[in-house]
Amino acid sequence: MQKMPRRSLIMLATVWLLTSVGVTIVHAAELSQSSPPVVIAVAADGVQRATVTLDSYSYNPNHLIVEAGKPVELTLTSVTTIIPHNFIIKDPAGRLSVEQDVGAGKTVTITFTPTQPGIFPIYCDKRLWPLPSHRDKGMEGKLEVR
Ligand SMILES: [Cu+2]
Repeated sequence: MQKMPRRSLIMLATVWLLTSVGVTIVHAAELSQSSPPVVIAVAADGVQRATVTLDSYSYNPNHLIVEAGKPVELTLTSVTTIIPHNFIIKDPAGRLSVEQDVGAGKTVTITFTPTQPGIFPIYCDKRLWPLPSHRDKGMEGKLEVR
């Protein structure tokens, strides 16, 4: 095999390093990406209905805006083939508590009525130990109650 000149080796190493760093930055940006806020319309029957798609590892949309005091009906649709997820909204003050498992490829409908305005985190707490939780992988969002 022909011996590579030292300069080429350094150049190759630099390209490799820049590529790895670049990939890491793109990946981090993907994780923190949030979809545009969605104001859920109030239907004629007074219910605020929306569909949220669950994937590994995201909710779409992941920023829901609703009105306090009116029921919210969410259709949670998983598009994964193997990985189960869940949909959790926990208010430390206890005003809102939602916890729903959504199996791979399944669709589940949940209903709840937020009573107080505020911003409540939505997340999936599933984890395959010792890997990070799905929330840590970016599977989170927020419910904004106005
Ligand atoms: Cu999950």
